[in-house]
Amino acid sequence: MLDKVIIANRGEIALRILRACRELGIKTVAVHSTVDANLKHVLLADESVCIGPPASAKSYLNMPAIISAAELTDASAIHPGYGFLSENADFAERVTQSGFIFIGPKAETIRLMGDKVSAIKTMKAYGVPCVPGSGDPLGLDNDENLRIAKEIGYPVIIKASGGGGGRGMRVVYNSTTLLQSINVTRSEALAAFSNDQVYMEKFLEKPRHIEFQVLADHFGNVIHLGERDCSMQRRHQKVMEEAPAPGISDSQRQQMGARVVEACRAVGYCNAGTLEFLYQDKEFYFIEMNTRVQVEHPVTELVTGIDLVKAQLMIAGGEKLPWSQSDIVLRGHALECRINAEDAKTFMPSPGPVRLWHTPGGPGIRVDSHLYSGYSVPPNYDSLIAKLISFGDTRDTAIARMRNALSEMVIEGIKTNTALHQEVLSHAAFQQGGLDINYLERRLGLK
Ligand code: MV4
Repeated sequence: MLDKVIIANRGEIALRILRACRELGIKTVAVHSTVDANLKHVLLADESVCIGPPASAKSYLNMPAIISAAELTDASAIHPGYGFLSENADFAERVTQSGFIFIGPKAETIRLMGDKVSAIKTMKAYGVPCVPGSGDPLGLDNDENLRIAKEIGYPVIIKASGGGGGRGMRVVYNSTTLLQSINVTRSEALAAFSNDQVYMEKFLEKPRHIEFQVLADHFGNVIHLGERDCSMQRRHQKVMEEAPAPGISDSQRQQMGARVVEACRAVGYCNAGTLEFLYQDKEFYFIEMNTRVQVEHPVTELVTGIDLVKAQLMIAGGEKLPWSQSDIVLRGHALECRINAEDAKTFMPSPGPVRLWHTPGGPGIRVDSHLYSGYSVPPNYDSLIAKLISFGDTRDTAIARMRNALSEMVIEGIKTNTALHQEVLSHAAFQQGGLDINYLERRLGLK
C-alpha cells in the first residue's frame, strides 16, 4: 500500500482524496497556493507545502514545485485529482522519472488518449463503436476533404485532435464553408494546442452524453461500473449528472460495457478511466477518453457501492482489483447537482466570503464540499463549491430527495446556481428523463 500521498489539487476533490487516504491509513501532504492556505483539506492534512502564488500556472500547474514538495516530504505517490495536471502526460512522466507513483494510467496511455485521432483509432481497432468520420487527420488536399465530407454526409464537425471537452470544434452544414472551416479550425488548433491536426466526423444533432466508468489494475484485470448521463450542460460545463442513464437497458449496458472493458485491456489501461460517448437513436458512438477521476464520480459510487478514489489508491499501490465484473451490481439511482459560485443570470463567477453554510442531510444525501462558514471563495479557480448528490431506489426518489436537499441548503454571502437546479428538477421534461445535450441551453434561451 502507499505510504504517503501528495494531493496535487484543491477544493472539494482535494478533500475527497484526503478522506480516501485517511480511510486507508495513508499519510497526506496538501500542496497549495498562497491563497489556499486555509482550505479545509490543507488544515486536515498531515503536512502541507505552499507551492506558489494564486495563479494556477505558478502553483497547481507548477510541475517542479509539486515534485519538489514530494521530495521534501518523502512522499511515495501523487494524486492529481481532475483538471490542472491530471491529464498532462509530461507531468505523469516526470513524476515517474523522479521516483514517485503517478496515481493514474501510464504516461504513454495519457498521451495516446490526449490525441483524439489516436484515441478514436485505437478504440475503433478494438471494437468500440465510433462516429462515422475521417478516421485519419485531414490532409491539405481540398478535393479529398470535400470527398470525405460528402461521403460522411452533411452536417459534419471539424475537431482538433489536440482539443477535447468542447475546445477547437466547428460544425459545417454544407460544402460552401467546408474548406474555410477546416483552415480556421486548423489554425486555432495550432495556436491553442500546438498541434494543427484536425479530423472530421458526422455531426450528431441531438445526442445525449453518456460515459462509461472503468477500473483497471496492473495485472490486466479490467471492469466497468456502468454509465453516467451527463447531458445537462451549458457551454460544455456539466450542470447535473446521473447514474444509471435513463432508458439504457441491462443488455445494452452489458454489451457496451464488454466492449469498453475489452478495449481498455487491449491498450493496457491502468487505474480509473472514463469513455465518453454520444448516444443517439439508441446507438453509442465513442468520442473521447478521460484518463482521470471525474467530477461526477460520486453518482457511480452510489449505484455501485464502490469507492472510486480508494480504488485508485489501491490500484496505484499495486493491489489487485478485488472485484470481478459479476460482482458489480447496479442498484438504485443517483443524481449530482454541481453547485457553482456564480451569478444566476450571467453565469459570471461570484467569489467572496461565505457568511453562512448549512449542509442538507437525511436519507440518500451526500455533500462533497470544502466550504465552511467564514471560508472565502477565491477568484482564481473554477467556481465549483459543492456537489450535492442524492440517491434513492428509483429516479423519482432521487429527484425528490435532491429537491428537498436543495431547499434545505443555505449558502449566504455569495451567489450560486441552486435556483437553476430547482427549476430543472421541477420540470416535467427532466422528470421524464433522457433529454439531449441541447435541452438546457434551449431552456435558458441560449439556442
Ligand atoms: C460532437 C457533437 C456532435 N457530433 N461530435 C463537445 C465536447 C466534446 N467532448 C465533443 N463534443 C461534441 N462532439 C459529433 N460528431 C456534439 C458535441 C457537443 C457536446 C458533447 C457532449 C456534451 C456536450 C456537448 C455540447 C455541445 C456539443
